[in-house]
Amino acid sequence: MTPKVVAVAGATGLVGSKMLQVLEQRNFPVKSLKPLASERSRGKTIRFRGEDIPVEVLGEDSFKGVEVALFSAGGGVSKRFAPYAAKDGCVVVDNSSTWRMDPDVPLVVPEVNPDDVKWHKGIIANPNCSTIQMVVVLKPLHDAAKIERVVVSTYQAVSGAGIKALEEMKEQIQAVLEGREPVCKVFPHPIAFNCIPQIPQSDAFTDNGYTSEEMKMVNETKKIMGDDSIRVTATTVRVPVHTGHSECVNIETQRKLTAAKAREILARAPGVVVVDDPAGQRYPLARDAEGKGETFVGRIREDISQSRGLDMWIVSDNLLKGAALNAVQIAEIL
Ligand code: L14
Repeated sequence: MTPKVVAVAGATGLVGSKMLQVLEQRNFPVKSLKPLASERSRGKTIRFRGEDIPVEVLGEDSFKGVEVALFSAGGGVSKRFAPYAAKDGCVVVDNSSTWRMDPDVPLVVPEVNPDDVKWHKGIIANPNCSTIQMVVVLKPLHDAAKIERVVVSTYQAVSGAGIKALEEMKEQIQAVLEGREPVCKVFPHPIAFNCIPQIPQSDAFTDNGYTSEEMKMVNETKKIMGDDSIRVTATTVRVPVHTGHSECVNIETQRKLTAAKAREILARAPGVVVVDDPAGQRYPLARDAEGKGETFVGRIREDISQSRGLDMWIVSDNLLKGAALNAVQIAEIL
């Protein structure tokens, strides 16, 4: 690949800074880098390949001459500015939920549906973090035995909600340990020593009683797997974990899959690592997944409540495979 002019919108955020790290670590052919952010980051610099690069304030003209733009600056910014970038001939890989279900926008997980990048019209969407790690594991099982129904519950890390959310958790833990009342600014309830069955923090609930995060998992799974017949139900929960989303996933398949066969299939699946040794008390853990690019699966067992069902536990770094790494992998297959 000839080196590209690359912009990162939201370069000073949690995911944006991971994007810079991943571009560097994977030796993405960057001809020049243009870090973009909001007015609040004016005057800041970011470090890339040992160089301090000044952050530019994102505007309608920021994308002239840019070939690839990775966006992670929130849905509002993506909605407003991605079309300008696309119009200027730049290909946008967008990490927000704004464009994901648009029929003109491919929604891509490179291990699952890499060919969908081909029909892009300037914008490619990066799926929701919880969806990505789930479909990486489900796709090979779907190919082998056709998944008819998925029941998923998530245990989502605080870093998914950003830098301020991480600070809030830390302050609340300290407050509780010192016997003070925890203060909530980001989350609707204390996240310290708690589980909150509501993601995101505001405007979460839709008319059917599901949260938008839950409906993302339902809708995005069908679009990425290219199969609207898969029935999905989800409950998404915030837990006081720094980084790494965990998921308890139950599937019902058309053809019987034994746990042993599922393990064998997953051991060969791209981007997947099986960690499944009950005797050794070995299974995927958020703390072990942090900083790694793979998706980890374990606790694979046959569901005793049905004849063609499997239960499993899936863990991945929400900032890497769930966001920055998946976005860079999309840019690589471009
Ligand atoms: O749809 O853990 O990309 O707060 C990413 C962050 C969903 C919520 C998305 C989190 C959001 C998620």
